[in-house]
Amino acid sequence: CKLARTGPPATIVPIDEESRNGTILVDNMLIKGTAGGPDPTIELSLKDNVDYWVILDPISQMLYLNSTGRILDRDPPMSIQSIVVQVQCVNKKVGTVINHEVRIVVRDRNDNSPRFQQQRYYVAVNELTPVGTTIFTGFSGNNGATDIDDGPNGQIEYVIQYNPNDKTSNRTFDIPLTLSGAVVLRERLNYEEKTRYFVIIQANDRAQNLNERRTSTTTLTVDVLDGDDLGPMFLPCVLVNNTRDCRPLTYQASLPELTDPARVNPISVTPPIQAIDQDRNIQPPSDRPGILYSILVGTPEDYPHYFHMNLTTAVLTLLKPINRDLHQKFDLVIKAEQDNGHPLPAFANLHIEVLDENNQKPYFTRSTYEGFILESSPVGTTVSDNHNLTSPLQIVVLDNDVEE
Ligand SMILES: *[C@@H]1O[C@H](CO)[C@@H](O)[C@H](O)[C@H]1NC(C)=O
Ligand SMILES: *[C@@H]1O[C@H](CO)[C@@H](O)[C@H](O)[C@H]1NC(C)=O
Ligand SMILES: *[C@@H]1O[C@H](CO)[C@@H](O)[C@H](O)[C@H]1NC(C)=O
Ligand SMILES: *[C@@H]1O[C@H](CO)[C@@H](O)[C@H](O)[C@H]1NC(C)=O
Ligand SMILES: *[C@@H]1O[C@H](CO)[C@@H](O)[C@H](O)[C@H]1NC(C)=O
Ligand SMILES: *[C@@H]1O[C@H](CO)[C@@H](O)[C@H](O)[C@H]1NC(C)=O
Ligand SMILES: [Ca+2]
Ligand SMILES: [Ca+2]
Ligand SMILES: [Ca+2]
Repeated sequence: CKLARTGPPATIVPIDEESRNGTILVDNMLIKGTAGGPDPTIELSLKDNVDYWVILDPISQMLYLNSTGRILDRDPPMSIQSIVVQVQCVNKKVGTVINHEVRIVVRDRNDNSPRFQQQRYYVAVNELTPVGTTIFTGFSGNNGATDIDDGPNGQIEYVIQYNPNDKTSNRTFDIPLTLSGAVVLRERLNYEEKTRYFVIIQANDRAQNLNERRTSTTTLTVDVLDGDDLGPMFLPCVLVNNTRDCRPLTYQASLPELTDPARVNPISVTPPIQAIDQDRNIQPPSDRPGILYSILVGTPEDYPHYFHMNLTTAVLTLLKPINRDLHQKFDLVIKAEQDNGHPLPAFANLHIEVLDENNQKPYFTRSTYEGFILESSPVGTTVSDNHNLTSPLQIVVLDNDVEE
């Protein structure tokens, strides 16, 4: 019943998981003696054959795998990593018993793909986030993909894939450390251009043979949040072709001259003066800046004596009556800026027309006129302005309320 070989007492053999039924485990136990036949000297049997994974052919001393109707699975939940049985040898002449241990080591095969814990992942990023910032670490811990295989067969790498439906997603984001799966911003974001990305992320295991690597994919949705990168704009904004710039805008107002400010304030401006921040969706709304209005410059230069603009409401008020003899119109440049010190103000024109009031009497260009006519002239004859009767007498009246 002793072993006919040298070396360690236990017989250790490897076998791949999922091996077919009948796979030979040990082709000869090399135990001295003869089992079976007309004159057996020993008797062989299996002990500790838990779940009957092993079949013994005593005559050839061969061991087979018994996976009838089942799979030898090394991975969870079965997790069969080794099978240990005893081949018991009874010496038929002397009656002694020796147990020979057989240790079957089950080798892992890469038979499982990585599986993401969630179908979709989500993150929101401010558009002002600097390039190089890590924006997503949601795969850390076991929250990304897991693979129940052993060793490299169960290790995960993450790679961003090209998304034909979102062609810039693979160059806007990057996974520099494939084992961590942390997603890093690679190109600047711009909320005004694109508010959402769909990043396809593939997880693969690290099976040594590249052809045996298994993969699965998930989608990381990245929402871009509006940041305070733009200044205000005056409304209404008509865009210059193919740009984000508004056309120059002129607001109009008109006032009768010599009017008491109380009668015209607040001055009606068309369209009403209003500016908004071009960053329209800063969250939370309480973070959105207010807008401050002012008159920057203007002609005539003494406009500040006549007009005031409310800093917060843009309401325009007249300070004192305007004499049209001195000012027929005002051309002002108004400014809108954020109240949080952010630069990039907006400018617009404000044209104020001073309307005429009928406050002037017509007047004659001369205090007396002299006319000449022949005494015999018929009714209807034109009176002339000279003795020779060469040109008609003209009486000229002017009125300063009316130009020319
Ligand atoms: C499994 O293998 C054993 C040993 O070779 C054999 O006796 C048995 O018939 C096989 N079972 C099936 C279902 O093939
Ligand atoms: C093989 O395994 C099956 C399932 O456990 C069992 O029913 C059967 O008896 C085993 N066959 C042998 C020959 O041990
Ligand atoms: C994104 O994917 C396209 C198509 O596969 C590829 O040509 C391009 O190089 C990728 N960009 C980056 C930055 O990997
Ligand atoms: C803007 O585009 C319209 C239509 O495409 C065209 O008629 C117009 O001339 C363009 N204006 C400028 C300033 O390019
Ligand atoms: C501007 O208008 C607001 C609201 O009507 C008012 O409270 C504030 O006093 C005004 N500011 C000035 C400088 O007139
Ligand atoms: C009128 O005619 C006379 C003679 O022809 C001439 O000398 C004089 O200058 C004229 N006067 C006027 C106002 O045209
Ligand atoms: Ca695997
Ligand atoms: Ca496996
Ligand atoms: Ca802004």
